[in-house]
Amino acid sequence: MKGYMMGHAPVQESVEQVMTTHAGLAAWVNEVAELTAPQSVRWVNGSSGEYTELTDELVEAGTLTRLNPELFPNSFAAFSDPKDVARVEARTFICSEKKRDAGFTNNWMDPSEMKGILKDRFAGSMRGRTMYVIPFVMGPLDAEDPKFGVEITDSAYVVASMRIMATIGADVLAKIEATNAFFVPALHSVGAPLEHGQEDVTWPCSDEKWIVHFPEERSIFSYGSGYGGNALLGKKCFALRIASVIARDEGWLAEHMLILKLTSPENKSYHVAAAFPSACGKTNLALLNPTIEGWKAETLGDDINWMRFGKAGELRAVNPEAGLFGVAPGTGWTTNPNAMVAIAKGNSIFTNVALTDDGGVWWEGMTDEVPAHLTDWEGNSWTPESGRKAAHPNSRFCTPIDQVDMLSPDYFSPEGVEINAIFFGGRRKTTIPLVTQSRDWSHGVFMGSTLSSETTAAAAGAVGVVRRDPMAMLPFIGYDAGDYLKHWIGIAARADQARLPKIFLVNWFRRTSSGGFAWPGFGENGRVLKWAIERIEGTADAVETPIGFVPTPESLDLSGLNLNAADLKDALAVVPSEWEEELKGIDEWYARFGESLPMEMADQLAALKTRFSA
Ligand code: GTP
Ligand code: SPV
Ligand code: MN
Repeated sequence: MKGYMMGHAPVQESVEQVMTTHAGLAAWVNEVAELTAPQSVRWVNGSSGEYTELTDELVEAGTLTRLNPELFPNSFAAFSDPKDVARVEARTFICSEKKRDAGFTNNWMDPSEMKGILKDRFAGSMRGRTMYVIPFVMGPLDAEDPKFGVEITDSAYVVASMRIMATIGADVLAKIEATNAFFVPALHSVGAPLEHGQEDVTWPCSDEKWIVHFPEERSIFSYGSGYGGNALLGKKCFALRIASVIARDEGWLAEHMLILKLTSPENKSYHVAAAFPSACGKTNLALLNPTIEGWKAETLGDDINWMRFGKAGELRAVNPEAGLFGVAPGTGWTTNPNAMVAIAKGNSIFTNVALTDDGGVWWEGMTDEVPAHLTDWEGNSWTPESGRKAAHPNSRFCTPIDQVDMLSPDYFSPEGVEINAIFFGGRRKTTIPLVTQSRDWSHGVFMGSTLSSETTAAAAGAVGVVRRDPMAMLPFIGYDAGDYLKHWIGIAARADQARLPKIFLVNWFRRTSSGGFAWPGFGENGRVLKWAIERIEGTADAVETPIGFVPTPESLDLSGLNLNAADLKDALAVVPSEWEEELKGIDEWYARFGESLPMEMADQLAALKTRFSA
């Protein structure tokens, strides 16, 4: 162990202390402490006192800025290194034993080669820092088969954020111990060891980043980044990449989906799930404030959905997360009042937003009126004339989900809720109508498999480029994408056919010829959900087009909406010349699957082409 330490490195205080009766956990923690050589080890108990202590330390260190408690009680703002602002997909790896099992959508490296690289990077990587051990559970702790993880991190910001996003601490550890449970080991380091006397920076990170998953071993290693899905390892790394592999093996689905309950004026309730790529509207739809008379919306989740079969062959959804990690820009009192109310209750951590002069936060789209002066996310003085954004486009609010007033009580139920409809959606300026109902399950899986969207600031790289994003899971499928589609196809055979969710494709982002959005979006999206529910009930009209069933203009409830007829026509149009291009794009996309493309999907594509040429 001492071999990893420099002669003058700070003394290790308490590395050897064993704080658990779980032999596997104790061994892993000791092994990591030996490798990473932290100054001390701290077991996180999840208490509010501990949270206060950690956030006080982070304020002292300059990582967090305490917000004005009269505006945002118990809330903080963090500002990251400008080179560490989003998920890094190019540095994300699925290291399955066989390359084939990672598929063409993932970066892959031989597991033992990768282990060698990681060992080098993590060696001494926590020098001068505290190593935190965070026992956590994704989903209810009282679930029949709770999914445990333990994140080891050298970032107190990660600990504070994990406390909002997951159930963490002493109760979780007690249950792991009492049941001698399996846990996903998730090791995180910002990759910025401190030598003796070296002054820390407010957002330590490394230029070299590694976000690595070993699916067979069900383990996670993350090095070099402190941001979001790169560092809060319960979220994308566990609840999607590793969980999708567990779900394949156990016969369920781990998906990048919101979960929403809708109740009609007749008091009939439905649950819908929707998969949209990052920064394409999940949090907004999850917190829907319906504009149509008599309809009520309650949320269960805004990003991740674990769907398992109930005893009657119905698909039941659980949100494994405890918080919202929402895109700040565009979240405002007019677009998303439910989010704003939740945020205003406090207990939140904001990252890369702008600060107002009275100690509050601001971002583009929060209020119609733009403040005359701000401190932007990079710490510079900002005025509306500055000609740059005050908040980073991927700035986030991190808020406990139980602060959402419209949270459904069923959120807390380990059994989850029965899903009646699944929506796939993307951000497309052209081609994809406002809403299309699939012909059947297999056609719906085809819609999901060919889902496409213009890229956003949620991941590092170019923004606005159309890319295929199957089920909005492109960066999150933990195994071969063709096998993933086969798994989706196979779900139908295991379900009660009458209770199989209906599948729809939506696009809130289509543009008119003059460049504006063809559909007003946000609260008005409830009208589209209402149409979908009426389709399930068999009461709404539709036109059968080659791509599926599209609403007739009269079948959408547009009461009280001032929408120009030409815009609606644009929003619903199926334009053959656009689809000619689209089919070429799908051909290219499917070619990339090679042998792995399920026959059912090739058949769906052929049938679509036939319908267009008929
Ligand atoms: P991740 O957290 O990255 O997975 O994103 P998300 O899918 O939850 O996206 P979110 O709801 O945060 O929305 C991202 C951006 O899209 C925000 O700037 C929203 O304001 C904008 N947006 C959401 N819904 C709509 C809509 O219906 N119409 C339009 N025009 N914009 C929308
Ligand atoms: C996403 O990018 O889909 C997010 C944000 O929800 S992060 O947690 O950073 O992955
Ligand atoms: Mn997301």
